[in-house]
Amino acid sequence: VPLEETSLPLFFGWFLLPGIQDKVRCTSMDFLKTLDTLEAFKKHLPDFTVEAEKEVDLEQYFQANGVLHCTTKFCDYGKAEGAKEYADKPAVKELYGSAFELSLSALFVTPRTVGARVSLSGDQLTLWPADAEEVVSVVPAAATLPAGSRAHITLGCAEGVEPQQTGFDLLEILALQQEGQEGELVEEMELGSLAYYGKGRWLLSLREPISTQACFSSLYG
Ligand code: ACK
Repeated sequence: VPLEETSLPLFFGWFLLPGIQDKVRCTSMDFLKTLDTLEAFKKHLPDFTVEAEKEVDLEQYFQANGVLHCTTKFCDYGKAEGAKEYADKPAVKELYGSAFELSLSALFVTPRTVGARVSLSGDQLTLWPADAEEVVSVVPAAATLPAGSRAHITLGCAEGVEPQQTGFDLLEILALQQEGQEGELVEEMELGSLAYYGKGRWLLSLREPISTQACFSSLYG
C-alpha cells in the first residue's frame, strides 16, 4: 500500500539541497552579524526586545530548526483543512520528487523570526494552496495579497516562537508595502537595501536574488 494512502505527511514543501542550505545559512548569519552592529538597529532596539538591554546578539537570539524548506501545504497528518484535497491535486502527484529552482528575493527579521522571502514562479504556483494567504485572523490584510505572498523559508525563531510565525511576519510586511508604506530606507548593504517597517521589522531586498535548488517532497516527521 503506498504511504500516501495510509497517512498524510506533516507538510508538503520544497526542501533545499544540502549544499545550498549551508550557503543560505551563511548568508543569513552574515546578515544578522551586520544588522545588530548598525546604529539604526541599535536605535530601534526597544522595539525589538522588551528587556532593557543595550545590545542583542541576533545570532544567539534566533534558534535554527531542522532542514531548510519552503512549506506549501501544512497537512498535520491529514488533520488540517484541505490536506487530502491538496495531496490529491494532479500537480502535487505529478511533481512530487522533482527538482526546482527557488528564488530568494529578500531576507527579513522581526522580534519573533528571521526568514527569507521566496518569489514563486508560475510553475511553482501550481503547487501553492489557494487558501495559504487566508489568515485574516492573524494578518487582516493578508487575503488581499497575491497568491504565493506567504512563501518563505524559516531561518530561525526566537525562544518560544512557533515556525509558522515566519509566514505571518512576512505577510505583515508585504501588507504594509501594499498599503504604500515603503519602509524607511536605512542602508545600502552589500547584499541589497535595508528598510525598516517599525515594530522591530527589517527587510533586506536582495540586489541579486539567491537561486536555490530544492526538491518538492513532504516530511512525515
Ligand atoms: O517554517 P514553516 O513554514 O512553519 O515550516 C513549519 C512546518 O509547517 C512544520 O511545522 C509550518 N506550519 C506549522 N503550522 C502551520 C500552519 N497552521 N499553517 C501553515 N504552515 C504551518 C511551519
